[in-house]
Amino acid sequence: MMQKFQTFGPIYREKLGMYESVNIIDPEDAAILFKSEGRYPKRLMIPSWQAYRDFRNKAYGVLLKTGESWRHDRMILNKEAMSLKVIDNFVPLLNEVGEDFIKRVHMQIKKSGQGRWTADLTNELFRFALESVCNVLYGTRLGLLEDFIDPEAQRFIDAVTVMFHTTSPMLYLPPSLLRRINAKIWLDHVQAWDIIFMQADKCIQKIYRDLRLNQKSTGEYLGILPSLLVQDKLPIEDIKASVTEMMAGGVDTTSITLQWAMFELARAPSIQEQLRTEIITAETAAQGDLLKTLRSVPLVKATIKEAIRLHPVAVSVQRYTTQELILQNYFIPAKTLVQVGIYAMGRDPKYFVRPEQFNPERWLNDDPTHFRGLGFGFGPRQCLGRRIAELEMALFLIHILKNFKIETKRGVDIGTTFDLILVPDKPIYLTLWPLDSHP
Ligand code: HCD
Repeated sequence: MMQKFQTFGPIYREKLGMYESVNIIDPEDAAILFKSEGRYPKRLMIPSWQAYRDFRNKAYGVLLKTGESWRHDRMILNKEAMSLKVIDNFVPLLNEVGEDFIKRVHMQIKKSGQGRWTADLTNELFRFALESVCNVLYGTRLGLLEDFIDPEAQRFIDAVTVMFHTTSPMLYLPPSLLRRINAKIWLDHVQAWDIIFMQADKCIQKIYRDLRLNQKSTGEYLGILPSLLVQDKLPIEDIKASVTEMMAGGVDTTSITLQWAMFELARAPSIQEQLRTEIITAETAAQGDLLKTLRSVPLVKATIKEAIRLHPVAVSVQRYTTQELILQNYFIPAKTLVQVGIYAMGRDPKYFVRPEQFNPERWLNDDPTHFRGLGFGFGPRQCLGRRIAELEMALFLIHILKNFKIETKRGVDIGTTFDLILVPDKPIYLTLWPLDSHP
């Protein structure tokens, strides 16, 4: 996309397999597109995800639903996963997982006997992310940061990776064809989803049973699923479908973003120092009130935004237009697929000064950053896990920076590859030094 925007300018048309789309890069155009979106914003559908559910006779969750049925479920789920009223409840749940991750790093450092720990953190972070999202969804710990890891949970993590990996080659082929010829890629895809649904179902059933046994309500926050079950506003099949999507969607996404964030910070020791100062100051002022601390760490939040600018999870955000639009003097008919190339936007000097530079502070200045932070999408169809992800990542960074200095080998270039989501093209090795003993 970057090359094509270079060649054709800020808007071009493209046909890829069965998709015809208009691709845009300018934040102003993105603003027009999103402001014109109707009651039922529609994004590009992933055919194999739908095909799996049709094939296995499973309900769609909000990720795949459209129209009034999407809107109905989404409104209910927003209250449980996005509303200001409820997200404070996530903080203690995510914080304990963050603290356990730190304990685990200290243990690894001790085990190494070298006073530091150097590793590719991919797997550790996958477990951290699954442990985090499950604690918010179910209010239960899986124990993925302990020495013995439940092989079932590990299977779930691997299945999500396989599911993403097998999706991209099928993006441009009709699933019905792949199914008919029993293509290996389709079979692998089905198997991955089977594992995902089976594991999620086990977690959900357990909560369902426990909740019926203990009808007493203590007023204590128990997690998203218990809250949905108690309310009884959604049929159980719809709850299951959306909770499964959130559980699967919360593993690779946040863990890879955190990996990128730590990589960028490793190459910017002065930003690490700035962040530490901000965190310590905020904590002192908040006197142990974590919610208060989180409200006074703008640079931590900007660091996450900046990591997502350079390394978004999704290459584009897409919408089908509901009405005619004019962008860059081009006429776009209704029902056209429009893609905002957010990866390309994040790296274009037209929209970000010195885009190659990792500079969280750019988000703090009052220069117009309108419609430039689209990593979670926009509006009512934006990422449902956004608030969970943001809190999970902020708490993680706070704990890591307070406890360790992050380093990486100089001069190692890490690129990005497309695996449906964007991922590093080689392992990222990071070194963590305990702060008090680092020279
Ligand atoms: C992939 O050309 C590239 O949060 C395609 C367009 C496209 C459409 C939808 C995007 C997808 C891309 C990337 C992964 C996304 C997905 C929508 C939701 C999904 C961004 C950009 C994700 C990772 C949640 C996945 C949940 C699932 C595991 C149940």
